[in-house]
Amino acid sequence: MNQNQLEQMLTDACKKDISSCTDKELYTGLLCLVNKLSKGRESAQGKKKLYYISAEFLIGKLLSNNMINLGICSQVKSILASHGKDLCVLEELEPEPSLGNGGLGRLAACFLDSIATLGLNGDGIGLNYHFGLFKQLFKDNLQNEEPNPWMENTSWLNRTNVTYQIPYRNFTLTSRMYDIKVTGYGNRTNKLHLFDVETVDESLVEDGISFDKTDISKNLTLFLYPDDSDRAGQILRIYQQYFMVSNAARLILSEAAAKGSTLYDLPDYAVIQINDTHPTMVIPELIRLLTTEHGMEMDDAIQVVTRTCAYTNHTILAEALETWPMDYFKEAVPQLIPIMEVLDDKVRRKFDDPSVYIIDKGDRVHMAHIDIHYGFSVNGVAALHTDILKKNELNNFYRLYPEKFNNKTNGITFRRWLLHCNPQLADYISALIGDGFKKDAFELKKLDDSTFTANMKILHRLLAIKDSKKQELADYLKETQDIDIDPKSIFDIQVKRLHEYKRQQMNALYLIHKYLEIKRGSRPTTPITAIFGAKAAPAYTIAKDIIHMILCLRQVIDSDPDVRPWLNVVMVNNYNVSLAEKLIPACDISEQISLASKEASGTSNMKFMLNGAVTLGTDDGANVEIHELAGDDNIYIFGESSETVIRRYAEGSYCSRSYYEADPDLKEAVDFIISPAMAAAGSREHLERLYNELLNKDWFMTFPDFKDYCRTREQALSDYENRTAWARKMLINISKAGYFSSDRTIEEYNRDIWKLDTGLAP
Ligand code: GPV
Repeated sequence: MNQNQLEQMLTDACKKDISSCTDKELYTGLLCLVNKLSKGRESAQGKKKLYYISAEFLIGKLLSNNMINLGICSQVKSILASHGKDLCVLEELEPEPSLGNGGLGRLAACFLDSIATLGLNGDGIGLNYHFGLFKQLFKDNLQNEEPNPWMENTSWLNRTNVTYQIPYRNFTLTSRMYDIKVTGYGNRTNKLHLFDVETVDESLVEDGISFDKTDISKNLTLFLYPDDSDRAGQILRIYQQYFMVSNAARLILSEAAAKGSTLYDLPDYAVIQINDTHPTMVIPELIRLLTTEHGMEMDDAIQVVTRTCAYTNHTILAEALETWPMDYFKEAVPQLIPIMEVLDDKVRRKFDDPSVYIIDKGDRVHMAHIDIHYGFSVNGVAALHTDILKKNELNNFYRLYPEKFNNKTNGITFRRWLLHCNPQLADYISALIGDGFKKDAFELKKLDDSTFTANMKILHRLLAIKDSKKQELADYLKETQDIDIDPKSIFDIQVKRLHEYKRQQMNALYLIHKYLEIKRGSRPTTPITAIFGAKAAPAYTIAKDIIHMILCLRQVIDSDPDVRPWLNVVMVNNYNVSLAEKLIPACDISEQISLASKEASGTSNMKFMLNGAVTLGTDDGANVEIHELAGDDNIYIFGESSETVIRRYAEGSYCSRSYYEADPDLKEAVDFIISPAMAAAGSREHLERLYNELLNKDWFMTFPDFKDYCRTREQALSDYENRTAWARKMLINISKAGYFSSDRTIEEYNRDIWKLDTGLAP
């Protein structure tokens, strides 16, 4: 399509001349145009279809991404420019759906993009949360939560005619399916199916994000993971999960039957990827539907389902592995109980090992155990993570089913995380090595050649692009959050959910230490800007205390004229996908500092790498693979190894206080948390609670790694001063990032697990 035709289509979609449109009218017009263009694209076809079921799909804003994938982005930009309009301004008008917490949900979104791009026949299935995750607000240096409404009259959601009756113990809900089109890069369009109930009552929410948890028909899809700190909240999660999977099961069975399946051959028509344990009930629900509504024998149904379902594990943290009391199922979905009892009984007959039972002696149901016994594949999300699953966490299962276990190292879509968020860098790469990397990310390897890495002009250009992204971020934060940052400073960024194992608190301890050093006169050569972005789960007390500490520290430093020119600590408000797209391209140092063994993979580490940030991290999750690819000279690795950490936990002898007593720098930093200066900025109660937690517990072992972390971070800061040497590290990181394309990950899922026909060649 040429530019004139496109301009005419846009004018038609806006129903008036482009120049006379308001920004909002133009945004809506573009949305309609994109919907229309993607309508022309068929879904990928094929006998067998993948269903990616996930409680989270953190899709982010869709307008620009869809335009990139439709191949009209640069044309639209120039059409808009010729009418004095700016796409960036229109982008700001699009609300971001916050249908996910973090990595797991964003991974699902990247996967949908790659599945469509590779022309695979596969759809996503999830829930349509009206308010998504909460919107974060800071008040008195504390996190507050508010609903995040994102659905507008004209939106990406398409109402369908698909509805089901979903049975609960003492009532039935009528569901409705909404679809969001997932447009692959230069390719087919698949779908994200989001189920909802029409009786949901948004007015139930008052005072932040609290609402009456009793009336399920009114509250079911209000929020993603509503506060589950009490029984009512936990049971609501069961209601949500069952709603998601019962709808999914019905859709899957009806699509297979429509294509001619007898359902005994379901595995030839469908493969279900279970994204962590939130959708696990799809297994008993399918068995239930096959036996009660399709006349299948129990043993046959179990066989069929086992050959259809595959499970991805995303964590080894024991507290994140879902187990639910049998009572909850009795209360919400008693129809599943006989099925789960049969599944458990079969396990008990076969294996004489209570650690692999489905229902334990305390009458709790271990969701992951259902997946492992009654699915055909179990995968971890990075090499180290899968190894730990096999050797430790799931070793008892690995010994029973070694053939089921496999690794699929996570990936990210380069359309969003390079072409969209950093067109300057993408264009420059194209100028150096051609456009091929956009289809085959491994072509980035071509950059690792001395014609590029030893070329001063190229290295300087790379630095200039980084500088321009830093300036853009500085302007954006000033305008939207009234945050001042110096674009000439070093941008050191840690953005991810707030969790103790990710150790934002260790980063903050370093910053306290640095603050005190500067105060004593030892100034850095280049000023430092340390940026955090993180939401804490509303009921996670210590995580909220850590946010409080960071915000108080910011205030202390901000009002200290001796230090503020040299060290700026910032926490951006309401970190989300859109902010990530602005922060990541501007980053110099990427903080990936989880306690070794605890971060299953991490995916922001990959996004930073691709955008030319250098990683400062532990040998954990996918950092291990980044380390191998980038090489020792192009990454900063510190801290104890996963083996040491696992051993330390096994010995149970970790004592944080002894580290505190032995290291005066550490002691000084920890004590500062409860100093008068900090207390004046915040609340003594929160700060003391965190101080005591660290001193008496420090469950994620920040103290043993503190010294090495400080030393390594200083090394990175001093290396930054040699600008061309640093630029070479950046370029080598970019050149090795191809492995982390989610296209590679999805090809592996398809090759080893899904085995779908590959439609169009990518
Ligand atoms: I379990 N992850 C997440 O975001 N939410 C969860 O509930 C669980 C896991 C994350 C892991 O923490 C990351 O290490 C990983 O990269 C990501 O899932 C995607 O696999």
